[in-house]
Amino acid sequence: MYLSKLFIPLLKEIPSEAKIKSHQLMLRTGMIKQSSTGIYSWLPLGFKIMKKIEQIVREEQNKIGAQELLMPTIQSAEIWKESGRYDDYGEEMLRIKDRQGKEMLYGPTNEELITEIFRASVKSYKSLPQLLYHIQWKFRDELRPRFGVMRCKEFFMKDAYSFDVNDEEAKKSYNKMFFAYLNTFKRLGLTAIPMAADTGPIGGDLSHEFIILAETGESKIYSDKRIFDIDISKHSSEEKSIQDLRKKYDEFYAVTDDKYKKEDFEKKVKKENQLVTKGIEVGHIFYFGDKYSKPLKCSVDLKDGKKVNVKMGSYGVGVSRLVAAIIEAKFNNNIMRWPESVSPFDVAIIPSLKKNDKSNQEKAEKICSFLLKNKIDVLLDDTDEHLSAKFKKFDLIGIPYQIILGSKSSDDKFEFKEVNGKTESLSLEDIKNKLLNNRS
Ligand code: P5A
Repeated sequence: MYLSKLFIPLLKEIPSEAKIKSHQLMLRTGMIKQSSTGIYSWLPLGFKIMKKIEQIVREEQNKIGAQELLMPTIQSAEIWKESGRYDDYGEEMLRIKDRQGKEMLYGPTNEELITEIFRASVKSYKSLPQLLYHIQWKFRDELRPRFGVMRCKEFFMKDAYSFDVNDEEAKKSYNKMFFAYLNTFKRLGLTAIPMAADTGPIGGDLSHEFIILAETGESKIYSDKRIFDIDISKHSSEEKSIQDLRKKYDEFYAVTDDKYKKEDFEKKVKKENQLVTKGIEVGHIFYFGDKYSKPLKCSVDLKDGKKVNVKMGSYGVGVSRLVAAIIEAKFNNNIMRWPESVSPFDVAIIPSLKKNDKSNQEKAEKICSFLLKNKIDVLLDDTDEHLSAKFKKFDLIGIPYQIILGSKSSDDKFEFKEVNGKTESLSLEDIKNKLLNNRS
């Protein structure tokens, strides 16, 4: 892709309405554009990154056996009346009427709708357990939308739902999802810590928020520092291994504001291990038993002929929020570096282009087609700006690797720079291998 062809409206100034660095960067690099308060269009650069995040979230859901479906954004009010949440949800819910006057709403979440789908088709315990998910836009008429896509009205969420025959089995599903979340955030280059949290309008008595540390985060957290040292790579997806991992996390105190109790914190965590800071909630999982299955009459027949309400949990990841959260974690000293897994391009080619000398341009084209042939996604800066201006631009775009065609590159060795890392002189073959190895 040529930079001159990419629809990427870069801004020179920091937009004054943006208070935190992720919002500033997203506007400056034309990742998003506000269309009205708390509602954004996703432009090509931002959309490409969000799609990569979505795909990683999807792969980790599939790995634990969850099945993808797609529910609509618009729901009927009826099922919400059945569950009793229609009135409880209050003004955050966007209520609409169709031309027949039928009450509808733009889904803020899907517990009711998935329960309705499930009760219509599953009748026997033999079909359980089930894990279903979708990745779909949600709407919440937030009282104070702010920080760009971090807290907005329309956002992209992965929401999964588990169905089990009893509490014990349901906790296994919960733990599986707990495991999938840790792996998902790790692949996104983030350290997200599960923290015991309040359940709010979703309900239930067991819940964890997955939090990444950031000064600009809206969640206040209290934790034992040592929880950050848990190594999830030592755990496999075997039931026993997942259970052990869950136990490890449970050993350490880690809670959000609403679960915090001073006496507990001081008793359970030695002073030198206490960490009180702020974080961004990138995921939230809940176990609520029969909170929805009971009023919505979603039951299955057991072996002995008795009926039981299915036990349910729900599990959310803020896919669009993650774009901003990654920036908060990775944008430092005015330089962005996207993790390889979600970077909009694998590598940038930045040639110094002179009017009367086409050699760098030809070199850049050759390198570009060689890398593309090897399935490496390249962005070639074909503008005639000075190299220093190009570097400034790329500091914001955040592609983690650059091939710089200037005084330090020859005909067969090229200046290869790892953003925030070392610079080497490499052959094209070495560059290719390095980039392909990073991917695996
Ligand atoms: C779990 C899945 C739920 O809605 N029902 C289905 C449950 N949980 S939640 O915590 O309310 O939301 C899940 C994740 O969505 C992101 N999120 C938001 N992102 C941007 N703007 C918002 N206004 C917003 N609200 C929630 C968060 O990442 C949250 O963890």
